[in-house]
Amino acid sequence: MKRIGITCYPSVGGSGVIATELGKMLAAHGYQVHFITSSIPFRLNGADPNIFFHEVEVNHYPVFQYPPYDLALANKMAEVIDAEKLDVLHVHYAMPHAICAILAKQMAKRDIKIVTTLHGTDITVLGIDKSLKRMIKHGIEQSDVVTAVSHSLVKQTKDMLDVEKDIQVVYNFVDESEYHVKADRDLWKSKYDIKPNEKVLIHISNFRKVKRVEDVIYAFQRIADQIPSKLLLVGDGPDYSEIRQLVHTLGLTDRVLFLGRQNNVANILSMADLKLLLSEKESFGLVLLEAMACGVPCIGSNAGGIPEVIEDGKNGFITEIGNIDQVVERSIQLLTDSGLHQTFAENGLKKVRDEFHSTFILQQYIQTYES
Ligand code: U5P
Repeated sequence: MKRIGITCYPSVGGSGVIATELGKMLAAHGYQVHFITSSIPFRLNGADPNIFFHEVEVNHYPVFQYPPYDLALANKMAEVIDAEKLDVLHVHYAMPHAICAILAKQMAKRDIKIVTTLHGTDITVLGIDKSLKRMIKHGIEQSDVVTAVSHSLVKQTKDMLDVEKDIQVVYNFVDESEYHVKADRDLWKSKYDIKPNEKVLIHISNFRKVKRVEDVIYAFQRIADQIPSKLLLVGDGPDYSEIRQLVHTLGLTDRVLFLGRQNNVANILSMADLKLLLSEKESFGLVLLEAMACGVPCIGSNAGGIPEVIEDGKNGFITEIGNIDQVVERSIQLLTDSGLHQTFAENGLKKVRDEFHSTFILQQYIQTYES
């Protein structure tokens, strides 16, 4: 049996979700999985005899001006590699996790292979910082295998960091037992006081600038002028209060529902007719896949990996970043043409099944470990 260590950020976000779901699937396939993280990943609920959690504790000694999380993590990784006889350390994000893994590998007595998965932010945000560029490149080049969640991210990584290393694309996936078309749509709508004739639009994110949530609000204002509808906003983050204020200023308070951070997005998605993700940077957009798996067509911007998930005019629409006119026009087209809506929903379900099925993605990661 192979023993795999997994390091990710435990908080809400696509990379943590993927790392956790992958760990759960590996455990179900007989792998022994050791999460090495600062706290229990938020989707890691329920006991599993093949899953272990090792907490990285950072002590606040006065000799350190800043608490050394990265060093504490590397130390913990080295300890777990030896104590649990790990074969592979799979880290999510090159910076800082691959760097910590490299250091841990040097400290550990056991030989270990490092698999690094790039999820985006370390390349698209940190890669711009000259002081970090060299270190991110080192993390990538010293990993045994590197994967990225989209072709777009591979290209961006190669362009920005000038790395020669082969980077394999392994797409994101969803847990199909949770994300699927559900029959209780009307029940959920009534729970949220949404009338049966009202269309439901949804946006899910961490409310950061790059997500351009204000574009979603401006587009919704014009859509709601023409179609009885409600907008559900799921998630929390730095722009949350600003967006609340904008909704208030535009007089949309009774049509926009702020649901905050949610653990079970699948049930909420079951109410939706349309998902909007209008980001200016996005390496994959896991929320799109989640929506499509629940039979909800999506409109997304042409940022990063989004066009690898949404096929324009087939299972959704792609719009230019910041082009609200286009979003409004496409949304109204989709919400008023039930035939088109159904076709997009069906094509979306097919794409999730054919290209992003969890068993297929799991197989790709297992092949990586076995190699
Ligand atoms: N997410 C939640 N609850 C929230 C907000 C986001 O579970 O309140 C999840 C999404 O469902 C998705 C991930 O799995 O966080 C965000 O992924 P991404 O779109 O940032 O890649």
